[in-house]
Amino acid sequence: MAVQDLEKIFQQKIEQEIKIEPKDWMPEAYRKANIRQISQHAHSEIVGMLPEGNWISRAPTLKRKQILLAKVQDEAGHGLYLYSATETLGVTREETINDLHSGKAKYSSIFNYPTLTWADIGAIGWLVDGAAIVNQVMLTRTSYGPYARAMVRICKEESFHQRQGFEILLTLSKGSKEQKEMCQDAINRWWWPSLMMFGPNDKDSPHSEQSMKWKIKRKSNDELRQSFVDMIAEQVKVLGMRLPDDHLKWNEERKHYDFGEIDWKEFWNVVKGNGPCNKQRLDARRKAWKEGKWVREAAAAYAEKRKARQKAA
Ligand code: BYC
Repeated sequence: MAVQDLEKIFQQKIEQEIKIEPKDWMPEAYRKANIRQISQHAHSEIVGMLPEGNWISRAPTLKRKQILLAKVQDEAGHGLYLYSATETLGVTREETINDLHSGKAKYSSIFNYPTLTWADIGAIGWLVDGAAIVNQVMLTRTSYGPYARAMVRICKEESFHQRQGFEILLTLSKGSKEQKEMCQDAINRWWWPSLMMFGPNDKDSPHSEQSMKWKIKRKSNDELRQSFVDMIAEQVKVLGMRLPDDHLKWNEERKHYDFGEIDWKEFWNVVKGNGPCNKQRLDARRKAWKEGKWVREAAAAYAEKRKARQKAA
């Protein structure tokens, strides 16, 4: 079939909301755009384990420790689904991981901030997983089949994550003066970086237009950020805390909250590798890859042996 015909079929599928599957013909740029986004999403999941992992050994009770362990393990699972979805587009796991380690591929800016107190674990669950859900619910309708299906599973787990974070903060918000202060301090530090998770403003987002046309993205960065602000501005009232933004105010005409300007200089600085923990995060991932070599080799040898045994039988 001529390329023009293949393109026509592809476009019709996009218009008719038929998912694009790994063996379907797709434009090379669509394949690349998905590899970029899905692999970066996978990297965010596994790098995102690090700030929270920092508190597993210091969780205040055994129950909190169990919950946090389960949550961090969930993030590893999300990484696994997403790396597998990336592989269906014709790149290997090694290539994708190499791009993370070399700094070529990005991961979410949010994970380059430190977790200083236990309240940060609450703030990550509530705000970071909260922002992730707003973004990922939209991605359950993305046009690439394996990505959309991975998102359905991930969203179910993320909603539990968000509730556990909110519950940590709710407990602190009802505690001693020091606990209340710790809760407010964590919200102050995580609020603006959470807003940055949605990416640059639409006018400064080079990928948005094409990704929206291909229905990889179904809502723009600014639309999703606004939904998040509207949701959190209400939830913070239940905590009896405040968001660190003097411009946050309900706008009756727009039926949305107005909010202040994000510090884009800080955002790009972190994205470019100069945030407070970028080096630490990448070093930890490189070390884990190096030290996990024998595990990967053992797993591959075991799989080979099993295959040979099955063949012989
Ligand atoms: N951080 O044209 P744009 C989680 C980059 S993990 C860093 O708007 P796009 C969790 C962008 O990549 C959930 N970089 O791009 C895990 C692009 O650079 P490249 C993470 C960012 O793709 C553990 C350039 O800026 N969620 O929940 O149209 C524990 C221009 O941007 C960021 C996802 O990964 C950023 N914040 O839109 C707890 C969601 N923003 O690639 C929780 C999937 C932008 O040209 N990804 N950049 O070098 C997406 O939805 C989209 O890729 C984005 C950006 C909305 C993030």
